[in-house]
Amino acid sequence: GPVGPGFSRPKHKRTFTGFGPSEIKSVEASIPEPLREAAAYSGTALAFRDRLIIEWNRTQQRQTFTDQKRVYYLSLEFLMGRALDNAMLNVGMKDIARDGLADLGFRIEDAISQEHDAALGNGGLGRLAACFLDSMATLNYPAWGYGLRYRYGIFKQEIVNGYQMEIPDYWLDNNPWEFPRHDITVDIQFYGHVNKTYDEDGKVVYSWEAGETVRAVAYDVPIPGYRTKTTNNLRLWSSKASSGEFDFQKFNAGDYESAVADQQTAETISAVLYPNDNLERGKELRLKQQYFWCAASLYDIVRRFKKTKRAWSEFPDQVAIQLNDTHPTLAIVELQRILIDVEGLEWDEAWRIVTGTFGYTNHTVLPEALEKWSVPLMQNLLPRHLQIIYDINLFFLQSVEKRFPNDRDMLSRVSIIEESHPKMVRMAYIAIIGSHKVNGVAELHSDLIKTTIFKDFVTIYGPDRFTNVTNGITPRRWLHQANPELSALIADKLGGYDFLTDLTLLDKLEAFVDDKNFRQEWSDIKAKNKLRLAKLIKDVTGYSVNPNSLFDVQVKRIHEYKRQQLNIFGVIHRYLSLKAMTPEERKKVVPRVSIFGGKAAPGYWMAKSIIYLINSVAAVVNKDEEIGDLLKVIFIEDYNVSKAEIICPASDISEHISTAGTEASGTSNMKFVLNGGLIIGTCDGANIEITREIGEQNIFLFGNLAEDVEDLRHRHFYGDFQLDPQLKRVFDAIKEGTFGDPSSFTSLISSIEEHGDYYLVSDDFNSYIATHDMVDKEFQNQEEWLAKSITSVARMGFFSMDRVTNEYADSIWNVEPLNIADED
Ligand code: 26Y
Repeated sequence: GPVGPGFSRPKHKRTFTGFGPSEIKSVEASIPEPLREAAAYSGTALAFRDRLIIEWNRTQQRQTFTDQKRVYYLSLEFLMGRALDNAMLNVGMKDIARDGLADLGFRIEDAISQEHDAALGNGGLGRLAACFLDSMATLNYPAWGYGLRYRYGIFKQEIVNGYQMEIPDYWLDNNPWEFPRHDITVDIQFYGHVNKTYDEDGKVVYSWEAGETVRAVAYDVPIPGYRTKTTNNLRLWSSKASSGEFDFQKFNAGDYESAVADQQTAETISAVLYPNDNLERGKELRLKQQYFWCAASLYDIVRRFKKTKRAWSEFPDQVAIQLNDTHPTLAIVELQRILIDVEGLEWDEAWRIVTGTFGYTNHTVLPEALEKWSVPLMQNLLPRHLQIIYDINLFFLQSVEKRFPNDRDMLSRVSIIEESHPKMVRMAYIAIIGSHKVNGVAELHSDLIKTTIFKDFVTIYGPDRFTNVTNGITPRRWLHQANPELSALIADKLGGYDFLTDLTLLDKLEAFVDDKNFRQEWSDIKAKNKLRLAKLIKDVTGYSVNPNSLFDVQVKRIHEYKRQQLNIFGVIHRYLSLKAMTPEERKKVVPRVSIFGGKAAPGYWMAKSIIYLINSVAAVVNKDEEIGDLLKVIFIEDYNVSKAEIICPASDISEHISTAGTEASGTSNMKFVLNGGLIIGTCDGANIEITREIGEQNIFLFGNLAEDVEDLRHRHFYGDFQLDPQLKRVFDAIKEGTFGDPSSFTSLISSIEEHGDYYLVSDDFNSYIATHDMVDKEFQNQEEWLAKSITSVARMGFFSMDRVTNEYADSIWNVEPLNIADED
């Protein structure tokens, strides 16, 4: 029978290693009814896992044998989602699995949906790391991911009476995708003190004596590439007590409780993902996580390098380490420490190696997200590292002083140590000074970091250290897997699935934009995807929505800068306008479903009240019979990767409406457009480049520009603020109690009315409302809308993660792919 899309017909019939239909059938009868789907999932997963293991071992052997330069992607977050569907598609045997499962009476979708999401991330940064892994494997780069194996991923969100509740996400039971490597462990030191001694030549040697030691155990996750045998490795570290099960000496001495307590303290390090996105809290356990993971990963990388017996000077020719934001910045300090304290290199030579190895990606300009650690905390936890940080700072400031004599302001501005009380270590500055390249994630963002937060460093190092690599997304998951029918339709027109590995081929779709049948199929697929989402909405909220309505979606972390409040105020405005209409007027209105989803950081009260307002508006609007289908408001609880795969293909329009200059890139904007949705957005992040690629007639842009934001804020601050009259009408309705007790919403309103409207909600409101009116108008012309949808998809090739990966490889990592596809 046919194998997966784009795969050549096998020479001989392939079967799974691991299970055959007959084997499952024989046990089937003994499985209780509710467990059957779970068994179908397990059986299928184990079969594909077996295949992956073979390719994975081969890939690792080949990479070791050829001994090329490798890339190490260090990220505290990997937001992977489900693995089975992805594995089936990448291996290319999903059709065979579907048939096999069907023979046994299962729908493949039911088996797939049994899997728990691997949700080891908060949002965009973590998902970008996951897209990197997919792309690096697909392009055959010898690349590893390094992260933490959290016992609890991002919390599960439940909505209770309109409020967000957080439920722990214990995800590790029956996870077939991880392989514990009890043979690969590293003991990690904390606390203690530094000894100064002298070697036989009289040279000063520092040695760090630990106060506490925790063991890192490796867990490996195979990362299959698409249409290639390359299967790379994601190594996640888990913490446990360094003395094994627990301290038997203590145990034997009768101190049972303390032996168990030590064990638990150690395990705490990798217990839980911090649920803050773009908000830094300075907790000691978080710093412990960062060092634990950096030190274990570096030990592993250095161990692998040392096996090659090369000179240290060759380290940067063999190893590229990419820092996903500043979270792994301690890796810079740790490598310097290993090289000088353990390996005995001179400072300057060690530092040349360090800076030649690291690259740093910045993901935010928001001041509250920039990591700073207090000096006393660092002194206590990592005394030797603090010394090295001071030395890095000293040498750096000396070099700055030499080039810019008598500029004391400059010295205090660029110092790694902020002279506050307590003093703080500015992690981004270490990351810049210790890397050979620093990049932003979209053009505007990369320009902004050069002209604002890192301006002085551009003066010091020149513009070449700073570069832009605009983000992308993997078309395997975000088109082929999430939207199989659209992928198949495109493949039909383009003569195969090559576009999944060369997304620029999509441009050939433009030739079909007037093809009647093609247009019909395109719009049928959108309709089916909307039905699929309507079903999800019914399942999770109980609300029925009319799938012929305009689906308007905003799904992302809840944050004031992303401005879900602007969206819900706009919805209220729409509701009030509908209520004021005559029945005749209402007949001309385009029915709309406003769909929200996203988690708020548990301690972020403003974000939580935005969720509560959305749900309060939903409760009133959705039961208003006068309004009926004309407006429905939906909050989909527990937005995650697997829900995104259903939501992205089903939008007519999606919202990317951050205050200009605040969203570094955004990546869901790309996912929605690639699936044939149009977007409404501000001139921010990658929206700008999406506009450049697809054409401004195909996107709804509104609002103030980044260059005007500072001035507007300044004017607000000095009392020049006028609440937009339409927004005032919205606030009045809230204050009258239209959506329940208004006291729940006072801080939301007063942040705008009284406290300077930092995110410019009022300034952009009029333009936002007017643009939505245009959306309504244009949606009524379905033929035009369809043309925009097709044309946009055809022009999205630039946003493939493969373009991104190749740019990093060429301009930052200097690594080559290792092609193993044709061997064996
Ligand atoms: C310091 C700590 C609390 C922290 C934790 C998570 C700080 C930041 C984050 C997460 C940041 C993040 O997800 N940033 C997003 O990165 C995406 C990928 O580059 C961008 O598309 C998106 O605009 C940006 O907000």
